Amino acid sequence: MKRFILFLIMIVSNVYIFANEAQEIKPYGAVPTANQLRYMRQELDMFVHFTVNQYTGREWGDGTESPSIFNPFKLDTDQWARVAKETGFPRIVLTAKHHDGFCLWPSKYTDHSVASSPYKEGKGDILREFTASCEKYGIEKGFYLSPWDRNSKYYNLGQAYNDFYFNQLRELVENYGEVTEMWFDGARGEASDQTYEFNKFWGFIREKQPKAVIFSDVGPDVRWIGNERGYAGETFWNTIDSSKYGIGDTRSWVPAYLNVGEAGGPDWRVGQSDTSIRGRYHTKWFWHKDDKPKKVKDLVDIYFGSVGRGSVLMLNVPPTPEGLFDDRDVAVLYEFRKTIDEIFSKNLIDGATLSASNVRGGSDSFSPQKLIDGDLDSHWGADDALLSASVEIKLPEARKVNVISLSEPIALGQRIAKFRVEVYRGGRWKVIARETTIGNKRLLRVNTVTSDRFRVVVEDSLATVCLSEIGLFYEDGRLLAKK
Ligand code: FUL
Repeated sequence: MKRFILFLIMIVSNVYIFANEAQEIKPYGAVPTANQLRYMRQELDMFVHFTVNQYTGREWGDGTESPSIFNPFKLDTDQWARVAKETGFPRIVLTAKHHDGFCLWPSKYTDHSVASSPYKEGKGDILREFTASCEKYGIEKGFYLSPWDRNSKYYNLGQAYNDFYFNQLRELVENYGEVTEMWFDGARGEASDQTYEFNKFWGFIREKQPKAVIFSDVGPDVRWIGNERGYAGETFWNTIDSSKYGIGDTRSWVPAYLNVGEAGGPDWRVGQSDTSIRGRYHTKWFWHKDDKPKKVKDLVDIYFGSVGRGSVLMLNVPPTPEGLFDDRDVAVLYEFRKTIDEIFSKNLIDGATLSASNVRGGSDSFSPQKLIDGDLDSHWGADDALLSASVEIKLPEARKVNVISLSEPIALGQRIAKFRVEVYRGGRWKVIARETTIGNKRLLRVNTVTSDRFRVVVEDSLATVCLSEIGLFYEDGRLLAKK
């Protein structure tokens, strides 16, 4: 009898568990690959632009520069890697070759390289030193190999140039260990008939460097954000239709299209917001004597405008002609890191109780409590029939808040199209922010409010509502006056 009762209890409880085990939320539309997901979650990337331009003061060399001017006699790639590591940049992408065609490594396919320069009497290989430093400091690396080469005698000769370029690409991809990003620039300057065999280049990278994401205006993994100021659109979709435009496309609507993406577009292309620490008003990719670094508060604003809109921030730090990061740039970078850490070190949502207007199947697996478990994959979700739903945050006591962070479980696609945040005060809900997309991360700055009750209302979603994390923060207002 005892056994029978136990058996019954088991059956009843299993039926109960089954009934409460709601189905997983189905992915919606285009979804990121494992490499894209990993890349987005890194949030930051560092660019290093270095070539003969450091010695001529130009931004675009024309290929006639003599390699004899290139002599970074204090080159210290350890310093680059250490600064990147200590300021929270997990990778550096170095210009192995910019438009001037000068190669930072002794390429077998041209003399226009470090091998013809006074640097280490022509015995140097900057990519080799850079690789060793990245390994030493545990950061990843990537290369920029400009398709537009203003020095090469093959440029404009069609196939001959593609073969030359492919040989150089092979040197980068095969001789310097693991590469996790390859950067294909779209600039081509004056009119030219040269076309590039991108599909061949990308196929080769896929085969030899399976962890690398490939950047160009169209992807295939990461796309340009449409400006060089480091800002994604206030509405920002990772999804886009990459068949609508090309690399280096100069049609006037293209930058705005790249900046925003397309809701429900067929291709997942991570948006990379690139800019330089140099040039307060016009982005300067190379180091010039009279330029100053951006201010910390400008960089923090850029961070909110890029990472905080769901894209990745690619920040360029150009070495001096001696081969070192400029002390002034380094100081700004450390201050930037300190500021970001200060803002986000204390999540004021700690200890909150969350409730939702709807919980998928009434199941604990989709409970709003998942929004504060620090896991970007676990999520609160609503039933399939609903394209709007809300979640309420009850804090243990009233707290002062002026920064809000939200994340979608983007492994399932990007879906939220409209939302608002409210605060409960004086017996009613008051709207403090009204926005569109969320994506990987959405950071909002609001006027400081003090309350123990907040609410996030998803007003419109392309598919079943789900969110993965919410954070509430406070910064003292010195740096982040609301924009
Ligand atoms: C552009 C180039 O023309 C600039 O010199 C720089 O390299 C930037 C990142 O991309 O298209």
